[in-house]
Amino acid sequence: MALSEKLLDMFNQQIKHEYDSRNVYFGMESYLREQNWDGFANFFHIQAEEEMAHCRFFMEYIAFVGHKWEMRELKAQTNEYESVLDVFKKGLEHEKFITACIKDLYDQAVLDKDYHAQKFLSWYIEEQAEEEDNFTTWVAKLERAQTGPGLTLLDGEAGARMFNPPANPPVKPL
Ligand code: OFO
Repeated sequence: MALSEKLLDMFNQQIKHEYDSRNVYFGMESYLREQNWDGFANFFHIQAEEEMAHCRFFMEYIAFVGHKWEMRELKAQTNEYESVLDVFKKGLEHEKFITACIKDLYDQAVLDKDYHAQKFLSWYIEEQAEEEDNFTTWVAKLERAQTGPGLTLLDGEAGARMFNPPANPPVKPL
C-alpha cells in the first residue's frame, strides 16, 4: 500500500496546497472583517477551517501507508481585494486550481495502479465538485445582488454557515 515515490511527492505537495488554501481564505477573511462584512468573513473563516481538515487527511493517509509527511514552504498570501464579489471570484479561481491538482494526483494513482489511493482521492474529487459549485453559486448570487440591501441579506446568509466536519472522512483520524 506504500505510495510510489512520485505520488508521495505529489501528496506532500498537496499538503502544502491545502495549507496555502487555508491561508488564502484567512487573507480573504481579514479583508472582509476590515470592511465590516462579518457574515462573509464568517464564511471564509469556516472555509479556512475546512482546508485544515483537507490538509490533515493527506497527512493521515501518508502516515497510514507507512511514510512521513513533509511540511513545505508556504506562499505568502494577500489580504487585498476590491469587493465582496472580487473575493468570491478569486475563491472560485483558487478552487479550480485545487481541482486540477487533485485530478493530477488521481491520474498518477491510476498510472501506479494504486487502487487504495484512488479510493482515498475520490473523496476529494467529490469535495472539489462541491467547492466549485458552492463558489459558482455565490458568485452568481452576488452578481445579481450587486450592492445595497441584497448584499446585506447575503451577508446574513453567509454568516449562518457553520463548520460541519465531514461525516465520512476518507481516513480514520490518527
Ligand atoms: Fe481543499 O478544497 Fe478548497 O482549496
